[in-house]
Amino acid sequence: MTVRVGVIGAGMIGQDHIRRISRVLTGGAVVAVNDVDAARAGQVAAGLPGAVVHATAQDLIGDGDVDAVLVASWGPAHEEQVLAAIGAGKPVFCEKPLAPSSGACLRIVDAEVAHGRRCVQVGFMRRYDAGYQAMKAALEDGSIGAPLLMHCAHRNPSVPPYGFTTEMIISDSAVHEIDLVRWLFGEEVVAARIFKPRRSGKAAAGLHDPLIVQLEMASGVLVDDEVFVNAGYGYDVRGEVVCESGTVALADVGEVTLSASGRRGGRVPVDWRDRFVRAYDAELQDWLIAVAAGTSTGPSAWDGLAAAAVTDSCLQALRTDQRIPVSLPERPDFYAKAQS
Ligand code: NAD
Ligand code: ISE
Repeated sequence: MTVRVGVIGAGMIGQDHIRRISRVLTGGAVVAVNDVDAARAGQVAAGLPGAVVHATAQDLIGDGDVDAVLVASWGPAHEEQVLAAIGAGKPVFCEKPLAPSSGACLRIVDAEVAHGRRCVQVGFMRRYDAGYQAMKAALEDGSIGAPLLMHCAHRNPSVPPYGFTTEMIISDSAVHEIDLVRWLFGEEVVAARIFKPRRSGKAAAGLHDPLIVQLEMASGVLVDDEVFVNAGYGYDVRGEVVCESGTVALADVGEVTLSASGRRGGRVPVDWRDRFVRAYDAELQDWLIAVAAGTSTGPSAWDGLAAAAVTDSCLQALRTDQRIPVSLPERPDFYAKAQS
């Protein structure tokens, strides 16, 4: 079966996902595109044989030729679009964050539970990264003992000079580590604090970059996450877990190490598309297979809600400089089998 996909939001990641569905993965075809920028939607659809452009997201979701919906619009639009897809009974892959607040995510969870079966997968692609998967396996085999703490770094070369706020360093960027540590350690984040180091002179006016996000896990594992969105030199994601009898760290992702002229070094990825290309491929292939089989796997709407609850606490911690506990409703039994 070829899953006929409708894509809402044809910006950077929307176009990248369209490319992989059309040219890299198997079992899917992009048959419809919508974007509030109609010219962009038209340009993108022109490169896809047979694809149609819909004037509204609602029209695309209602199109009988669309089997499944991929939401890659801006975060604030996700709630309405995901709810419409659930209402139409169509599987939906939604880019992170599922929605900007835990309240909005809860409405999605409630709608999915009322619908009676899982149909939402959230784009937390780091769970599909080979490095993080090997790290999880190393933690689970028990040979290095119980985890005590984790150091993370999340560095982007730059962000646009306008429109990227200090809050987005948390809700748009750190949300990846927030989901990752829940998955990696198999437990919830219970409290958050934010530290504000000296501000980079390269950050746009009003942007406090970098930040340190500190997350307390239920077991007491403490995570520090340096999030620096104007690091300049490339896209650099690091992680090291310190355990009772050893440590496990992500390896360098460069393909080769070059030694010459008395120096040795490798390549730093250009951006998230480059660093996580295989993880994005794997998450969307997984989604297409699940949709074709009439099932749903991968990060769930519950995971989207849990990450948003931590984000809410981080944002409050940013405003108050306090340690803020995370408040999460009880997980519906519906999601008991939804861990992947
Ligand atoms: P972008 O600005 O490049 O693209 C967003 C597109 O959505 C634009 O073309 C815009 O016109 C369109 N759009 C906005 N509101 C819309 C609406 N209501 N209906 C239809 N189209 C709408 O942004 P991007 O970088 O592609 O990010 C899009 C989403 O993907 C965001 O949620 C972002 O957080 C997420 N993202 C995830 C990753 C990842 O690593 N998983 C990486 C980048 C972006
Ligand atoms: C972007 O939206 C992403 O999700 C990238 O993975 C992340 O590294 C970047 O900081 C975000 O802006």
